[in-house]
Amino acid sequence: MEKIIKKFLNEVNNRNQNEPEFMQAVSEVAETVIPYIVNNDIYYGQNILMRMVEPERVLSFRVAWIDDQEEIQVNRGYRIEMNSAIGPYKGGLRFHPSVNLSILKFLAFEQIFKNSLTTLPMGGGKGGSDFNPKGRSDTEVMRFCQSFMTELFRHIGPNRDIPAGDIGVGSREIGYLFGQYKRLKNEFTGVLTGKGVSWGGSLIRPEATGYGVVYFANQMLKNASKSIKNKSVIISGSGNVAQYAAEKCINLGAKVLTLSDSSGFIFDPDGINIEKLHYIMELKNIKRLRISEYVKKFSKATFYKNKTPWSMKCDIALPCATQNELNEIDAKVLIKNGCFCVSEGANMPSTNNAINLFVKNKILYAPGKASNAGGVAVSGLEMAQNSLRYNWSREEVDERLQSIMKSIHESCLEYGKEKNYTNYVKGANIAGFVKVADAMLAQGVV
Ligand code: NDP
Ligand code: 2IT
Repeated sequence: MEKIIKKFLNEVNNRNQNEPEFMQAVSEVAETVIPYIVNNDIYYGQNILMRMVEPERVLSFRVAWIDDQEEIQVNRGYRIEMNSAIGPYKGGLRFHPSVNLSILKFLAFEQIFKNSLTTLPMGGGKGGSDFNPKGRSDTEVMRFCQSFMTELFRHIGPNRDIPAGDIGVGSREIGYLFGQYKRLKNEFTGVLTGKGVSWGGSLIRPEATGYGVVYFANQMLKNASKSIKNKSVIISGSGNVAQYAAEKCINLGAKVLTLSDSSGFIFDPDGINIEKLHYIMELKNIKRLRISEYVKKFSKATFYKNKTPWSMKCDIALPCATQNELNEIDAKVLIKNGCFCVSEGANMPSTNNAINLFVKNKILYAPGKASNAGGVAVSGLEMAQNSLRYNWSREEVDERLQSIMKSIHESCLEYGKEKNYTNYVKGANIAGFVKVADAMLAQGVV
């Protein structure tokens, strides 16, 4: 088996050189899915995983725009249309200076499995740009978004490819992107998700990813006869996903000790309560300042510059910032300190060595493609509401979100059961794979 996996990965690597993040995501899937394929006649011999790792289409384009000093700026825009076997391409847009082909291909690849797990009919895609919104004025962000959409609009559509937000793309950016799409196409359609509620957005979409991460953690805990109440939680990030993961933890009676950004993390020994969280939301979403400001207002808290929070003692860890933010050494420290549950809000935040340690030590570990699927799931519900030309209530959307997270957990149990342990990595990968593979086989070699 080792040999078959190695041969496959070598072949993928030859075709995708200098794409470490993409190879990392493919390796994690190959390790669990190839043994399953080899033992199942319907998939064996169909070159099905090789077809899945090859994007259906990769778009790369120039985004030229004029900044406030009237200088001409050039960025690169991308859209990876990875797989449309079970529905139109669906996935977020990331605006961050680190964005490159490897990162977007890993995200688009993960999205295939995640979207399949949601039970909704969505294919996999991802896009974005190396544009850095930090420090840019609102009008600069608007001009950038307009220029970006002026190319992207010809490739997307409500039945073709439906982008949404991700790092650096929140409600402000979705607004500017939607406005330009509507103007260019002269039509009001649900071509993006994460829209404002008064113009086609869904209630609970801003909260969905963070809430979903905690709903999933809850499912894992319940299955192990544990509960989140009174547990200590450390969270990384302080953006959209981290904020609402923190909110849900607090509301369920857990104690949230940390949040972070790319400059370091804050530790509050008293716990971050709802009032303190609202202060952080204002700090990050409106004033667009750094997390270190927190300790100026709450003096018992400490700011650890250029550090990640994994050295702090906790019961539950929720990595909600970015890829590869939690390595093998961090995993060792977490386990040593008694952490027994890790539910990923970010995409691929744990390195493969960290994941192997979690699994070996029987930690309740949920990979992002399962635990952060709540965001894209409510995006799918936003698309459904747009098609119906109707809006569901907060309660109705939240109920559907909870039931989707429960069903993802059940799929993981179905395919990930091992002796005395549920391997959620294996469960999520195989369950996500089966639905897409069956659709691809039914649709022939295309
Ligand atoms: P935001 O842009 O709202 O927040 C990102 C947060 O992560 C910020 O606190 C940011 O800090 C921090 N961060 C970003 N890059 C780095 C880095 N290189 N090193 C350290 N910290 C970093 O993004 P989201 O909250 O939407 O996304 C967070 C993660 O969740 C991403 O992995 C994303 O792919 C994933 N995700 C998002 C979904 C969504 O619906 N939004 C759905 C599913 C997954 P700073 O401000 O300093 O950059
Ligand atoms: O990684 C993700 O799932 C997202 N950024 C959300 C994608 C979406 O289409 O809502």
